[in-house]
Amino acid sequence: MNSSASSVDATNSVPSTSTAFSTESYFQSQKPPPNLEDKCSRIQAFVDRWFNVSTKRVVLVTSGGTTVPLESNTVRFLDNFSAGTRGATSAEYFLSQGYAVIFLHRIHSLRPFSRHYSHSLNPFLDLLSIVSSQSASSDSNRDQIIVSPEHATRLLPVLRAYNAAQDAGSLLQIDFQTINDYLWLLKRVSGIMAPLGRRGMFYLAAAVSDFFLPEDKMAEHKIQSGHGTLSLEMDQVPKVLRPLVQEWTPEGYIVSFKLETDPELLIPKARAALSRYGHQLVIGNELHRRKYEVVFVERADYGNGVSSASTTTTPRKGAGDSRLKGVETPPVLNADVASKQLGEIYRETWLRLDDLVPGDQDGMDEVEIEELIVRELVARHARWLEASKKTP
Ligand code: PAZ
Repeated sequence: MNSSASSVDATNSVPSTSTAFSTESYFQSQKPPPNLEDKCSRIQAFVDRWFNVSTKRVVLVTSGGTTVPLESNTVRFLDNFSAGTRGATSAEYFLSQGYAVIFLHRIHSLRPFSRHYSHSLNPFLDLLSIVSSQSASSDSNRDQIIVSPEHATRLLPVLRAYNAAQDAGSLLQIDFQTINDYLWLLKRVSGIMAPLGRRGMFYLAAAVSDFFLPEDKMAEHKIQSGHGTLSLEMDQVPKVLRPLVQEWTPEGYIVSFKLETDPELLIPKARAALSRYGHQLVIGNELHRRKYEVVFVERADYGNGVSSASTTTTPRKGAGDSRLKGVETPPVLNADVASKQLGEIYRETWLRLDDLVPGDQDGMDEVEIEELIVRELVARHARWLEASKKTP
């Protein structure tokens, strides 16, 4: 690497020029990750298998944050906030709704099923007990490990759902780390899923960096601190939603997420994204309220999966293996609000868990907003598929 061209300026004296990358120039100039082909073969085999089951719907769930390395031999990187809860939890609910799930996740972020006993939430060893029994034929102790009865009740449905997904082969987990890994994988997966047509859904919950350091501007070795302050100038990540919607997988049902910290920006920015990229739905969430409320923003025209039926639905209590059991006041799905921006009519639908206490750490008993999100999406996706049958 040519250090004078670096956008990482440890001497704080070299202003560097930034480039506006188009999607095309990005993929021409940034190398694919080394293990891309291996991952794509696994994704291809998974999609081929479910393609032949004509009733099966397939969802790509992206999850976790992307890193932006500052050095090729990476010691330091910038990261996007995300624990992977939204993606991992939603993946479980998609599986329970009969979907085949490609779970594209940041390495070491939360995963479906194992999230229930992550080291911070429910440390694995805390679930276990030792049972000692004296062997009749010898004096030796035969110690056995069992799941403690108080945990077994909670673990059982998780284990059953996990085994069902394993037996059916309906969950494929593929990891990424950097923004470059993520972009390459998203492009390739969407191409692989394109033949599924409207049976494919894209649930883009990963927190994706808007800025990156192109290869030719990245320091090769660890940036040294001897020169004082560090200035960074990063290039903009191309907006890949546009080619995703228009070229890579034009028939898929595409759901993007919008995270904001200023609640005032949430709806205008979600509408702007819909208008710019032309996909089906944006789910808006505010950082601190994201576990308790989200807003669905969509165009109110017929045929995008929006239906007046969705305006009156109240989630059922205690359905199936739902964790809504035992909740005094059911979560509410607010009435839609339709309004106009940029010359188009948009509909906003709020999903709220009004009755939960923020900060409740017990992830196994609480109602999870992802259950409501997924249930709504499954209904919209079904209408979207149905609408295509009516269109000649
Ligand atoms: O992973 P998590 O549950 O901690 O957070 C989920 C989320 C806020 C990253 C997700 O809901 C989201 O909004 N993703 C898109 C973020 C973005 O605007 O890039």
